[in-house]
Amino acid sequence: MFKKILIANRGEIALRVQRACREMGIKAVMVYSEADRDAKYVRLADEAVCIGPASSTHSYLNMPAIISAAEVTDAEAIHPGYGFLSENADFAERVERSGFTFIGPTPESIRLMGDKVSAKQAMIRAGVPCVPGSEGALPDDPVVIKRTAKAVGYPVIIKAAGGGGGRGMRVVHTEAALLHAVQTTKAEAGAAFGNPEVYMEKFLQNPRHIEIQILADTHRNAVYLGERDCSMQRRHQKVIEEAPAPGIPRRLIEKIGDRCATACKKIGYRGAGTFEFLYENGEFYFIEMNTRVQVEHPVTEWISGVDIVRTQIAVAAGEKLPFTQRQIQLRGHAIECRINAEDPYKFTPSPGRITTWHAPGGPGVRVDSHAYTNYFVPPNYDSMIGKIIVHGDTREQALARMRTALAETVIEGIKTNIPLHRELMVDANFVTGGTNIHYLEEWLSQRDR
Ligand code: MV4
Repeated sequence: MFKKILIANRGEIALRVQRACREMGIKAVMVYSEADRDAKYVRLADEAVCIGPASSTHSYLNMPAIISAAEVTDAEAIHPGYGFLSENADFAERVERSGFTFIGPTPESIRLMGDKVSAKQAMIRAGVPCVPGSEGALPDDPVVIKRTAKAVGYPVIIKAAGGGGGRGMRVVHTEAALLHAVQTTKAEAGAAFGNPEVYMEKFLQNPRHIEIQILADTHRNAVYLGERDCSMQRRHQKVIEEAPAPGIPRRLIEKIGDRCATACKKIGYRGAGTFEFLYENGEFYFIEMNTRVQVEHPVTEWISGVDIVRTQIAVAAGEKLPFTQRQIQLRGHAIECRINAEDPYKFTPSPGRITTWHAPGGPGVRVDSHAYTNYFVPPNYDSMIGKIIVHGDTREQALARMRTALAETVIEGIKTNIPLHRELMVDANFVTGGTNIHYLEEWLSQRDR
């Protein structure tokens, strides 16, 4: 096992990885920007190295600075967390070329999944069901483009191969609008991602966002840890996640989960990964794969009893998965609320000093956050300052525990979205479960105030 790991991230996930290291007897090196210098999780690390100014470009995205920090501290491996360089194949490659282990999949896997056209082709070949659409990238020939759309059936969606997570997409309802939409999406994709390639899919009108968590080792073992429902989102930012997904038959989850695990073995995937699906009318359609640990991993940890971050580290060190698929038993229900430093009505960021931080507790409550009383939320990064995760034997118990946890939480000095979560936890449709990806935005547009 590694003796020392460098954590190339900040905030709650940096603390989460640090906790896994401590539990495993591994020394943790934290890199930090000038804006994060005084944070407790930085002070708490075995070693800490400043890698640049507040701006992410010059710190958490600064590859030479991060690799130099690993060199001077004699770290053996680098954990990228989520965001920043976590899905950057060039970074993974430079880490490995410099003699360190990248705690994640191979650069080839990251590259394969980073290009949404090659990802989809790999999944079709591996037997994962995908949204019907163009086979590969769209050609330039307008006749072929029109024929493809007609065969798929309107409405269609044009997506950039280099996009993902909601960037570089355009919905087309008629043939009259088709060619212009393709041209515009291509131009934008070329400018934004340096890759003008686009592909076409049938546009699903009211799907849910369901994702499958997988873990794979370097010994051809792969398991799925069930699903997460991440439909509660605003502008492609998830707000609430839960597991299991309400109302989806277990046999369907088992079937799709098995396909995902099998696909991992076929492509030689290692580490943690997430298969994103749209779910509509009882069918799953693959859209993208994330090759990192995700913000919402705790809900899966809680229903499965598996420590995902610990397992990421273990398989990166070459260990075998310590469980088989049959040993994975999902139990109860977990819900996560993302706590953001933002106005709960206007969603404008609200950085600044937290004058009171009182975290909730009690049975079935977990708080993943690097914040505390007197912590200064820097204005330079994502507004997420932590997550409240609850578990219960049933969804009803989990909901009750989340309501209690949110009622206990006191955060003063900055605005947070806690009031939004308190409202959503008593919303009749959310309480029923199974709302689609448009629900939150529709709910917000009708909310008074
Ligand atoms: C779609 C879709 C409908 N049909 N693809 C948005 C994020 C990116 N991961 C894929 N996205 C979508 N792809 C087809 N064929 C609707 C979305 C979508 C969405 C997906 C998941 C969660 C929230 C979303 C919000 C708007 C649109």
